[in-house]
Amino acid sequence: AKEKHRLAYKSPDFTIDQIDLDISLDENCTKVIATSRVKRQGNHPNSLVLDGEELILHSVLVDKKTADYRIENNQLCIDGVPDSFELQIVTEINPAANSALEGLYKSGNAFCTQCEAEGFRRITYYLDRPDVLARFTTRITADKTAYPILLSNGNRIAAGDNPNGTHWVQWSDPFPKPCYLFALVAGDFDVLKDTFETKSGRTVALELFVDKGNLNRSYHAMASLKKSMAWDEQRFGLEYDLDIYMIVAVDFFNMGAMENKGLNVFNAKFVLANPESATDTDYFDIERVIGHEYFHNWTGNRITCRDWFQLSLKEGLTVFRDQEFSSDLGSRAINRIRNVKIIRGPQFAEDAGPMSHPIRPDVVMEMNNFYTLTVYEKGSEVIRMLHTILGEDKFQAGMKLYVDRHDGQAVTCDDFIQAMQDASGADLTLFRRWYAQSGTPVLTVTDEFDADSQRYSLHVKQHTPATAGQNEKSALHIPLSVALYDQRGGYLGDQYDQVLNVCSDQQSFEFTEITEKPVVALLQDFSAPVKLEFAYDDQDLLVLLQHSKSAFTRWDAAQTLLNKYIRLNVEHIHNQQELELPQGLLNALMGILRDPELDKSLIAEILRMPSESSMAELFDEIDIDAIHKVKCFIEQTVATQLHEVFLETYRQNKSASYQLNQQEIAKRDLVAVCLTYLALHGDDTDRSIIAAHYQAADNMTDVLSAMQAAKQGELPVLQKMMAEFEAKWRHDGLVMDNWFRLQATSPATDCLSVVKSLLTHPSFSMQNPNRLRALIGTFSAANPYRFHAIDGSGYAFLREMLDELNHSNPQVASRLITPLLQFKRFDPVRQSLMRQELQRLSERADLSRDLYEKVSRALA
Ligand code: BAL
Ligand code: ZN
Repeated sequence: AKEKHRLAYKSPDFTIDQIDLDISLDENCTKVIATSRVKRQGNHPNSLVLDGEELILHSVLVDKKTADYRIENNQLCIDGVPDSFELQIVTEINPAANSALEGLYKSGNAFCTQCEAEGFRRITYYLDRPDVLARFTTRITADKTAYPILLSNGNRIAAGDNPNGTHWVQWSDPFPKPCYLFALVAGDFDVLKDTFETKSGRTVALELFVDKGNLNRSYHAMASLKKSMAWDEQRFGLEYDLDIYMIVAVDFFNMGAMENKGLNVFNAKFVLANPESATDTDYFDIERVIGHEYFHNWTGNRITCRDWFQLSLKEGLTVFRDQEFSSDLGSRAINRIRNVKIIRGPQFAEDAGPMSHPIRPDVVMEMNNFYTLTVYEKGSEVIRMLHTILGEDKFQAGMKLYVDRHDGQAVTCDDFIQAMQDASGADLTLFRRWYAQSGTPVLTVTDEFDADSQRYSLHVKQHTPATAGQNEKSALHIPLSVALYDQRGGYLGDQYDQVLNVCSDQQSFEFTEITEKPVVALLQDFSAPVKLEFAYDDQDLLVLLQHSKSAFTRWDAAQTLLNKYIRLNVEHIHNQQELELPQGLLNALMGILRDPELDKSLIAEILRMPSESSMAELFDEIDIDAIHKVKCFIEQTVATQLHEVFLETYRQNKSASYQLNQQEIAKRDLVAVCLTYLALHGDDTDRSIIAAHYQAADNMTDVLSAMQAAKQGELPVLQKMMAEFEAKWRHDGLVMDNWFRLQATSPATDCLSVVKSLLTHPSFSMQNPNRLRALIGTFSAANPYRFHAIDGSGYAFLREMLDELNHSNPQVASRLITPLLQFKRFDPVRQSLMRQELQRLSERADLSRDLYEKVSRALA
C-alpha cells in the first residue's frame, strides 16, 4: 500500500463540472450510466485518469465514440482525450455483496450510499477527489413495490412509471459538489414531514425517513433539525439554501451520520428515540449529531476541503459549531466537562501512540483511518482556542470573511486561518503551528508570591514530547486562562481573571497588588488541549472545589485531587503500602452532594470516578491491575463513607414520573451515580432500592441506571433484569446494544466467555457496525481490566475478530484495533502478547489497507 503526502498535492489535470447519473437498482447487478462533461485544466498532454474500485466496466465513450482505455491499479486511463468532451461510462456493481458499507450497499431492505471519503469510486469511475466540483443530476430506476421511495441530492424534478413494474425519479442538485457528498437512497419508509421558515422567509420542506413502524421515534430528531436551522441563523448568520432537507435513518452504517447535500444519511442510533427505548444520552446525542450534519451544509458542503489532508477544516470547525449549539441550548459547563474528558482520555492516548498525527495530517495511507479524535475533537479545540484568543465578535467576523471569500470553493486550513487573521487583525503566524504539530504539549507552571512587593508571578514552561514520526517540536501559541482566588475561595475580581498568551518555551506573568498568597485556577475551561503540571496542595484544590465561581473549575479541582491520589495509590501498590484517600476530599464530596444550589449534573460529574482508561492516561507505563485496584478502592471508600448521603440524595432526587427537560435529566443522572455507589455498598436496603428502581422505571435511562448499578455491584438481581430486558427488546438491535454493552463491561471473571457466547446471539450480527462496536468494541476499549487479562485471552479474541472483519468490513476493523496499538505502554508480558497478535495480523498477505497502515505503524 502506498503513502500519500500532503505536500505532494497537485491540482487536477481535468475537471468535471456536470455529471448525469442514471442508476438502475438491482440487488446484485446495479447498472450505472455516468455521463460527464470533462475539461482539461491547463496546458498539458496528460491522459485522463479516473479512480474506480469493485466495478465491472461495460463501456467507455468519448464524445459518443468508443474509447481506448487501460485499467491499471484500480484506475481507468484514457489517452489522447480532447480538451473538452462528453464522457460516458457504463459500469455494473453488486450492492448486496458490499459488506464494507462504502459506495452503494444494502442496509436491510433499503439501498443507500456512503461516499466519504473515497466511496464514490465504488459507484463509477470518476475524479474521486474533493477539489472536483460538479453539478449532479441523478435518475434512479427501481422496482416500485419494494422501493417506492427513491431519493438523491437536490430537488426532485421528474418521475414516472415503467410498464415492467419499475418506476423512476430524477433529482437535480443546483450546487456544485465533490462526489463524496453524493447520496442515493431507495426503500420503503415511513416519513415524518415538517417545514422550516428561514430568516429570509423561504419555506424549506423537511422530510425524515425511518423504517416502517418507527414514526413514533422520529419526533425528537425533527425537533432537533429545526433547532439546528434556527441556531445557525442566529449565532452564525447562516441560512439553509435548498428548498428541501431530507434525513434517512439506516441500520447498517459505519459512521454516525453523513452530511450529503440535502440528503443526510444517518445511523439510526442518531435518529430514533422515545422515552421507553432511548436514554437521556441518546436524546442529547441525536440533537448534537443532527446539528453537526446540518452545520456541515456551510462548513463542509458550500465550502469544502481541497484535499483530504485538510479534513479538520470542515470537521474541527463543525464539531466546534455542534459543541456551541449544545452549549447554547443546554448546560455549557456540563458539555465542556464531557468534551474535555474525551480529549484527556482517548485523544491524548491517540496522540501519544503510533497513529499520532497533527490535526492536519502529513502522511496518509487509508483516508478512513484519519476520521479520528485528533482531527475532530482536537481540531475543535484548536478552533475553540482561536475563539478564545479573538473573542466572539472577531471570530464571527472571521467566519463571515471565510464564507464570503470561499463560498463554492475547495480550500485549505491555511485559507481558513488567513480569513480569521485578515478579519480580526490578529497575528496568527504562531497559532498556525497547531495544524502542523502532533502530540500533547505539557505546561509546567510554578508560582511565586512576594508579600513585600505584593506581587504574584506565574512561570510557565511549555514542552511537547516527541511523537511517532515527529521528533522536533516547537513552541505553540497557548491561551492559558487563569483566575485568582483568596485563601477562603473569594474571587479576586475580573482584573485577575485573564487569558495569558503563552507563546514561547518559557514565560513569566505577573499580577500586582496581591496582599496574600492567592489560590490560582489554571487552565480554566480547559483553554488549551494540553497537560498541566502544577504542584497544587490539597488545600488549594479543596478551596477551588468548594468555592470556585466556575462549575468547570470545581469539577476540574476534584479531578486534579483525585488524580493525585490515583498516582499516589498506584505507587503505594508498587511499594506494598496501604492505600489512602484524604478525609478532606471525602468531606468535600459530602458537601457537594448536599449543596442545594449546585446543578445536579455537576454533582453527578464530580462524584463519578474517572474510567480506568482515562486513569491510565495519567501514567506513561500502564499497570492495569494496580489501576483497577485503586479504582475499586476509591469507589468502595466513597461508597462506604458517604453511604448515608447517597441514600438521602437518591431519595430526594428520584422522580415520580418521566419528563424530558434539563432539570429532570440532571436528576436522573445524579440518581444513576447514587445507585452505583449504593450497589457497591450493597446492603439489603441498597439492594431493594435498586430492584425497586428497576421495577418502577418508566424510561430507558432509569432502567439502565438500575442495571448498570446491579452490574457494578455484581448483584444477583442482575440476571433477572437481563433476562427481562432481552425478552422485551430482542427484536430491536439498537436497544439491545445497551444489553451487549452491559455484558461487555462486566467486572465478572467470566466476562470474556460471556462476550464470546454472545457472538451467536440472535440479536448480534457480525455485519452490523453498531452491534460490533457495542460488543467487541466495548469489551476491548471500555473494559481494560478484562481485555488486558494476563493470559492474553482478550488480545487473542480481538485479533480473531479482526481476522474475520478484515475482509467484510475493514473500516470497522480498523476502529476496533485501537486498544492493541498501545502495546508499548504495558509491562513486558502484556507487551509481548499484544505484539504477537499484531504480528500475526501483519503476516496476512491479504491484510486490508486500513489495518495494514495501523499495524505497520504500531510495529515500526
Ligand atoms: N463527514 C463524515 C461524518 C461527519 O463528520 O459528519
Ligand atoms: Zn462532520
